[in-house]
Amino acid sequence: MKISSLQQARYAYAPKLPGMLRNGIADICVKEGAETKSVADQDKIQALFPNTYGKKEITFQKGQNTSTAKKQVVGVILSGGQAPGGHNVICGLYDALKATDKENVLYGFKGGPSGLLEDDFVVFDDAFINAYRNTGGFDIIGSGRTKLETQEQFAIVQDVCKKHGITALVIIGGDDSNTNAAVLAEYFAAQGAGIQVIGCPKTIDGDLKNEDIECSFGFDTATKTYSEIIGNIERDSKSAKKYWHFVKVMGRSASHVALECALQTQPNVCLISEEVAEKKMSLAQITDYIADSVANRAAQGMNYGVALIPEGVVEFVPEFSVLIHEINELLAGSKADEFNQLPSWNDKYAFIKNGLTPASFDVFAILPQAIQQQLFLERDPHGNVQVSLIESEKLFSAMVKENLVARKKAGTYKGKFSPLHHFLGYEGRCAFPSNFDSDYCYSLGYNAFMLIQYGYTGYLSKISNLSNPAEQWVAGGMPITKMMNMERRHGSDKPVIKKALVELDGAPFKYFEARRDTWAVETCYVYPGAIQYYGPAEVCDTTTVTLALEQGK
Ligand code: FBP
Repeated sequence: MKISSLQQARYAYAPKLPGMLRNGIADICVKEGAETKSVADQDKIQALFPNTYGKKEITFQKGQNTSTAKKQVVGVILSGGQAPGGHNVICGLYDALKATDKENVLYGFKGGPSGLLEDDFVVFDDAFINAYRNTGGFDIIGSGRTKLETQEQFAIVQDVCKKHGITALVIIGGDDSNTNAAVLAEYFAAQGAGIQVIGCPKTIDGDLKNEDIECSFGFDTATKTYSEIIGNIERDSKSAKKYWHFVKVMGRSASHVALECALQTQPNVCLISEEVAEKKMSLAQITDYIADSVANRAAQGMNYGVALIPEGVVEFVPEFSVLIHEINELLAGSKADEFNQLPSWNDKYAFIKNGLTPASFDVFAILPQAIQQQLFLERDPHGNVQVSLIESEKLFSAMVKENLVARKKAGTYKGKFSPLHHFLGYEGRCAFPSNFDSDYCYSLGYNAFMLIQYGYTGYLSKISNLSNPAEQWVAGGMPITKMMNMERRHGSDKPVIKKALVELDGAPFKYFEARRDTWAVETCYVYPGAIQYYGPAEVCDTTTVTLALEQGK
């Protein structure tokens, strides 16, 4: 029996390139724009990047190719968390490289940046690449979170490249990985190593974007995958009429994922971490805000609802971040052993009470016991609280429950409250890339090779005009240093790509803000359904609501 599956069908999908890249290298030329400056701290960034700072923005267009023909040997790595479309960046890069000259070679270094340090690689050929076209995941070569940031590491990478004759590296990663790509490009330029470095913007979190990079790849597919599930949960909730669903969604510190899912599904509640920070909202205020929706809906006989909680929200609650800081201090060094040896939770609780300031202990004391234990028991290798592991969906539902008990006593609430919990994260990171991510990623990879062919280094592959059909997309490159500012990291000032948080005066948040009070009380759910790969372009090819609103659509 022949198995016919989406996987088989997707191998044959032909990703759409921007119009100007469609005729191949012979018909692609460069238009140089103005010299660039970093978004802030220009003098400092210029001093740190004397060889790669201030380069020109470039755009590709149709026209006589003027690049110098030479055999290209390129290395590529995937860095950080999985994001749908990573395979297609490599496929696009490979296709452009081979279409330009069959003798060109593409090395894939395995397991993320560590593959470059350990010289652990594969050499791609057609059969290898064809098995990964338009598929999700990073399993083609694997990924990892090793950071390439020291001079010693750079020297090793240079040796590895020299050994294989590699003259260009493509780093597919988020803001940190691309910051390090810029530092590596500067190192190679200073050494006269003759190795170019090009970055590609990846992360489902959506926090690598700015006036040049419209979105990171993977955000579209991941948010569509979560929105499908949230829509299904909404419909179940509306059918059964007996549960409140608390859904935490991934995204680290930024709330782009939660906001996009809210725009797609119109839940009753969606917290936005950046707003919590701006308004300095306390746990009690957030709880009250959710409980208002529960109580108002109950008053109309609707004892059900859906609340979205962004992964990083607790970090933004001022009193909670103080508590986390104090816990990290309390268990620093050998004090962790002392704590761990205490025989019972009661003994541990007394130790905690003694060690925290009264204000932080008050915050600690109102947390459900499961969360209290999580804060002290699940810690990272440095002994710090792992904020992303805190089950904030359970934290808020437990606090809402208590709040409703008080309202019941006061006679202001008469409903029933049965919460259920979900965490959506890993479900979306390796989904089959949507048509948008398949096309966008392939274009990013294809375009990265054009930047290499034209001799650029320290650039991010840039595809823009993304809310329009691919034919109208614009391909080019932007110096990474343009996106940088200085930030305090681990006690010293570092040049980094500025992370994008949700802007409270931006169109996506404003749209949400104008409607959320209605969504909180009424049932306005939208059910996006599964990602569609085949069918009309308006169903299959459109990207996120966030991007459409940002681009005034
Ligand atoms: P990147 O920043 O590397 O793209 O990863 C994003 C992310 O999926 C976050 O949303 C999440 O907090 C984190 O990775 C989870 O990391 P891990 O895969 O190590 O559990």
